[in-house]
Amino acid sequence: MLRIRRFEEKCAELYSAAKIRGFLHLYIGEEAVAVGAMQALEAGDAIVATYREHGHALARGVSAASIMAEMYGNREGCSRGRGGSMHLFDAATRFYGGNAIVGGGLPVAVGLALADKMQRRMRVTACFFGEGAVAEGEFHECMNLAALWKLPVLFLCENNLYAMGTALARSESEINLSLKASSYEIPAWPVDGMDVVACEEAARRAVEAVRSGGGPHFLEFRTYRFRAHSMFDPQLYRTKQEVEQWKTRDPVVSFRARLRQEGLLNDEDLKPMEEDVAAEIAKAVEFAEAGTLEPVEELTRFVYSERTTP
Ligand SMILES: Cc1ncc(C[n+]2csc(CCOP(=O)(O)OP(=O)(O)O)c2C)c(N)n1
Ligand SMILES: [Mg+2]
Repeated sequence: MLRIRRFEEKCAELYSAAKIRGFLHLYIGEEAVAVGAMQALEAGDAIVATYREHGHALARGVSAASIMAEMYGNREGCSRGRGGSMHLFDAATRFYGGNAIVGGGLPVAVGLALADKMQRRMRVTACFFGEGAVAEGEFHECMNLAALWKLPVLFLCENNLYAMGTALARSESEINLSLKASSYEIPAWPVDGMDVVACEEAARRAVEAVRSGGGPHFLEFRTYRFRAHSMFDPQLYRTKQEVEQWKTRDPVVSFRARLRQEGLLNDEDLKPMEEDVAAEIAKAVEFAEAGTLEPVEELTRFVYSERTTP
């Protein structure tokens, strides 16, 4: 969680310095969800995420350097600089992105899970998405088909209460999201998304059920983003007090306090942790700074698949 927090703080700084351009959606405040859930997954499982996915990529094991290079638009980036912040992708860790389309990852995840089921592979596809996606038609299509075909997919809904500036209760008649999944016969329950241990426990339980043939499961993580939706957002839709209130439950601070309290961590342990993270990020920035852009001649490469000549 500390790695993700510090990495994104650096990204915000680099964005202000116009080193990173385009869109940038920070995950700060929500780290417990990706970190907790990722502990329950195995190397062979697949991950699908949204445009707020730096934390998921880092927690999955995509290197900080290749993510930073991607942010810079460099060809050394995990998507060759063609994706940027919203489209991190890494075949080696089965990280299927990053997706700028709200709800766009859901059919990808259901398709991956369908392939696994048809080929009788015991793999799980974990699909992270924001609560804003429940307003999309494809959310309902995906819930229906996943349940109907009993697909090995885990839906991980990150309910941070807002979709850009729209509060959930302003756009949905039913704000109990587990109930929406349950209506498709998908087992679903809410989880404290600010508590990394609760997130891991819930994910383990759900992943085990999915892996053992129990069909799709749905977790609603109740969480909060501390920063703006993206770098352009005056945040007129929420009060400063509300943000401050949620910050008292900061997942990094509260987990650190818990570890201290239980005698598992002291200040001497923390210092090298901070130093390691700082060194890793400094190296990632150095790597990105030294990066190169793809040549113009390659602009249309990958638009169509490359066939070998017969
Ligand atoms: C299909 C589609 N409609 C609208 C948008 C514009 N848009 C970008 S982010 C966003 C809000 C999504 O909120 P949520 O799913 O709750 O995710 P969060 O940003 O809170 O993590 C919207 C409406 C989009 N990217 N895709
Ligand atoms: Mg949201």
